[in-house]
Amino acid sequence: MANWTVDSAAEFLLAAERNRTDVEPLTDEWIELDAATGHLIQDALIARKVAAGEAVTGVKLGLTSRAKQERMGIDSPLTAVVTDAMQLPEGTPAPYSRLIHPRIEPEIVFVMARDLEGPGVDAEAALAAVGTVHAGFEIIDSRYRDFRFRLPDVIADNASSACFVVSGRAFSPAELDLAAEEVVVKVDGVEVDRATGAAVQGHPAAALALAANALARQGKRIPAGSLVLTGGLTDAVAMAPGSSFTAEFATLGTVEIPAG
Ligand code: OOG
Ligand code: MG
Repeated sequence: MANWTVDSAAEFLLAAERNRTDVEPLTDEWIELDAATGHLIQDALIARKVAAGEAVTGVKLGLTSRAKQERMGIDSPLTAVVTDAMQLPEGTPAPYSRLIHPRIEPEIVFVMARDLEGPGVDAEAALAAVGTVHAGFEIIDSRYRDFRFRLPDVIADNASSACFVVSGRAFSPAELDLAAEEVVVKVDGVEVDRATGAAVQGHPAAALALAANALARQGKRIPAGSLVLTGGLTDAVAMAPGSSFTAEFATLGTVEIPAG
């Protein structure tokens, strides 16, 4: 291995984000980097964002759907962190001047009414801790050139986090069939992809349970009030400033990123 440490890797990824320069994956040089150490790098990265004034507001899942796993060539879901600075007000264009090569993906978002702590959480118990359900649209922006990475790299890079929008329309989980909830993704009004909630682990609540159980292995829980982004339902779509993007959910409503 080159002289990588958890801290130097976190600084490296943070600099890539701040300078808007893509980099080669850590595992090109740090061959023995594993997922657990990837999480330590992610923690160090988030600690720096918090020290700079950001507040942690929740969790995001990555690679929970087959569409995403196949595209990225990684078949293991992962957890990452969202902060207040990542959330865009509804109706805001993408902040292209800060992004390297953004892609967008529709997600079902939970706001937790109660703490959720693994291990042993199942989908039913997970859903019982949910307060409200919302339509979401996540803009991802890997710091790695051409989105080329292995699992430990993408964990370290906080699952390619950039920003996201959450619809203000709130639904109670009891009034929804989330496995059947359909979303249509459109670019400039033209459909490019569609999926249902079943795409993420069979049910978004199963994805939430997976997050609680995975976080428990790091000694963490999901506190009440947290946002949980349950993972891209479709393959992510490349973004460009002249285009508008909509995710039209059958029941949860539409979220939009207008042309920038
Ligand atoms: C990893 C981020 C994955 C999701 O919802 O699957 C993610 C990537 O695709 O770059 O946010
Ligand atoms: Mg995502």
